[in-house]
Amino acid sequence: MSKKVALITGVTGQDGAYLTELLLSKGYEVHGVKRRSSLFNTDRIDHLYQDPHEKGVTLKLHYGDLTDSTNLIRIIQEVQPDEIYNLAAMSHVHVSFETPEYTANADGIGTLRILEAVRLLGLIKKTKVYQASTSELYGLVQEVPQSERTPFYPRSPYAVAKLYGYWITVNYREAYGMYAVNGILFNHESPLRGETFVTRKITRGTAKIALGLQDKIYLGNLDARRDWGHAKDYVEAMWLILQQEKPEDYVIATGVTTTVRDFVRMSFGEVGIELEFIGTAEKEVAVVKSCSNPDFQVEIGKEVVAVDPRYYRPTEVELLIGDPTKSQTQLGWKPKYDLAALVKEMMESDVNLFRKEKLLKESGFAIKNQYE
Ligand code: NDP
Ligand code: GDR
Repeated sequence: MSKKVALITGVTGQDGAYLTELLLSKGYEVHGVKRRSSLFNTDRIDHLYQDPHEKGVTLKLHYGDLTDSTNLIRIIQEVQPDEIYNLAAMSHVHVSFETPEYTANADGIGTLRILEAVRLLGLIKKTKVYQASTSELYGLVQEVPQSERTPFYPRSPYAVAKLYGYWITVNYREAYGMYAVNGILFNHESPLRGETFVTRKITRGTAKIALGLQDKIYLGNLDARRDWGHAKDYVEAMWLILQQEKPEDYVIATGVTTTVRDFVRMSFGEVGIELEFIGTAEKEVAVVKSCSNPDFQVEIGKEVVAVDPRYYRPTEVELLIGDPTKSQTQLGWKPKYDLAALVKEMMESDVNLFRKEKLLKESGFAIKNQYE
């Protein structure tokens, strides 16, 4: 039997990297769409690199962009994929308030461009399309837990763009009999998570504070609650969603919700630091209550977390908690990680990363600054 061929947009992102690894391990030929950037930007998939000059290469990258339909048509025509995973997106909710038009173009119309390319190229019966939909669609709480039947009420330009992506996917399925489906994925994180999403910002900041490389983490809304899972588990679900007989949409979630504040507590707990939160709203801070790990000596009473309203969103999504019943019963999907295991893995990875940075600093090399 010939190899299955998959095309992944957003291959350089967190999910793109884990999905590429998964599909290669299943014997797929994988094609990824990568944007041109002034630096390589392939860090997350460098360990999967195959020299394109060799024979039998099973991972190939193509330059492309979701805002360029001619480019997408050409790539899809060339690759003739059995499965397309549309993961590319301007995926940062807060940034979408700054770049609403671009976000609508890439995340909303970008989805249409993929679907329409498949239709134009006569691939409707051959190519299955997975659309990276999101729990952000639920937005303002209508009911909890949120399931496939919960009404949507998007609260950001990102979520509104993704709402279009969701419905145009449903429409192509119903109008043309295409295998086009939505995975409504709740937040999923990993050591590969982008540095400005809250979990990674916290684990990086905690590691740096523990190693004496940073004083404080500034955060926004500490009361927001999210249903956090591990990206590795979630890409498995994406694959399963495309292997079903009938094309259907699925919620992928753990069913457990946690505040940002508790995520902070758990992260500091991993390096033996107990925190005390004092004050409310904009005045809230966290100070070190005790420090039990001799490797990480942080002064008792030191203020290590503070709220900065700069990180508040004009409209916020306060509570997300998913109902994974359908995916568990129909797909047989079950996450291997719980939140404690996720936080542990992220903290271990960031402590290792910043131990290296510390060595560089101590050897006289400047360490990078991060803007966010
Ligand atoms: P990332 O931000 O890590 O990755 C996004 C990817 O999309 C990157 O490869 C990025 O390229 C690429 N990209 C952005 N804009 C374009 C464009 N115009 N054309 C081509 N490629 C583009 O996101 P995740 O991996 O976390 O998420 C994957 C998808 O799943 C996204 O669509 C996201 O909205 C959605 N999602 C994510 C969830 C999560 O919790 N992680 C939950 C639910 C949905 P570059 O590297 O060049 O920036
Ligand atoms: P989210 O993720 O908006 O849920 O979107 P993010 O980690 O950015 O925010 C989660 C919650 O934390 C609050 N928060 C902060 N967020 C950031 N980024 N920085 C802060 O300093 C901070 N302080 C508090 C936020 O207000 C929010 O309530 C992610 C993305 O991956 C989307 O692409 C995806 O669709 C959804 O998850 C599901």
